[in-house]
Amino acid sequence: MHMPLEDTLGLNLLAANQHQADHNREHFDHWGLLCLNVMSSPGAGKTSLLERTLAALAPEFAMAVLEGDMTTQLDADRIEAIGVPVVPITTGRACHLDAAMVSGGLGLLRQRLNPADLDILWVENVGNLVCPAEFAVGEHRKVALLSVTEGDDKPLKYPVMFREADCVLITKTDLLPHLPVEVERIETHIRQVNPRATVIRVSATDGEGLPTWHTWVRQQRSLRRQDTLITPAIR
Ligand SMILES: Nc1nc2c(ncn2[C@@H]2O[C@H](COP(=O)(O)OP(=O)(O)OP(=O)(O)O)[C@@H](O)[C@H]2O)c(=O)[nH]1
Ligand SMILES: [Mg+2]
Repeated sequence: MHMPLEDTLGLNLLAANQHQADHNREHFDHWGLLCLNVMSSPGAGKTSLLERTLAALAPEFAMAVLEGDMTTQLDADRIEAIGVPVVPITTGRACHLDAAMVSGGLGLLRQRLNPADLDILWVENVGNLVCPAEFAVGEHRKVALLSVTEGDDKPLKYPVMFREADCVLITKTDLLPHLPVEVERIETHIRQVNPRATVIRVSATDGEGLPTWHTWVRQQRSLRRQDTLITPAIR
C-alpha cells in the first residue's frame, strides 16, 4: 500500500512518542505515583484550577507539577508561589508537550526530590485544544478543561481532546449568568463525543464543583494505590 511521505512521517513520530510515553509510564508505575495530564485551550483555567486543587489536597498528598508553556515560566512561578515543587518545561515553537519533553522534566525533578515519595504528578500541558491530545506523555489519566466562554460547539468541533479525556471539567461556571450559553448543551455535546468521561462543572473563582473534582482525583489516586488502575489501551 502506498502512503504519502508526510503520513508516514506523522505515524513514525506518534509511534516514537508512544514508545517514550510507555517508558515514562514504567517509571511512574515503578515510583507508585499517579500522573494526570491537564489539557485545554489557552486560558480555560488550568493553572487557576491547579492553584486551588494543590492547596486543597496538599495536606493529603505529596505532589509536584511539570508546567508546559511555550515561552514563559509564568505558570511555574504561580505554582511555586503556593509551595509545590514545579519544573517548567518551555517548549519553544511546539504547541504541545511530548513524552520526551516530559522525560527531560522528570530528570530535572529528580534533582530536587525522589519521585517515589510523590503521590500525584500533575502535568499542565501547553494551552491548545488540538495537539496535546495526540501526544501521550505516559499519564494514567487525561483531564480536559472547557470554559463556558468558549461556546457549546467546541466538543463537536475539536472532538479528539474530549474523546481522549477521562474527566472533562466545564470551567468558569461563575460566568454563566452573564453569557448566552446553556451549560446543558455543552454537557450534551461532550457526552456525544465521549459517553464514558466524568463531566464536572467547576469554578476556580467561587469554588463550585471543586469538592466533586477533588473526590474524582482522590478516587484515581486510590485506584492507583490498589494497583487496579486499568492502563488505557494505546489510542
Ligand atoms: N471568572 C473566572 N475566571 C477564571 C476562572 N478560572 C480562571 N479564570 C481566569 O481565566 C484566565 C486564564 O486562567 P489560567 O488559569 O491562567 O488559564 P490557563 O488554562 O492556565 O492558561 P494557559 O496556561 O495560558 O493556557 C485568568 O484571567 C483567570 O483569572 C474561573 O473559574 N472563573
Ligand atoms: Mg496555565
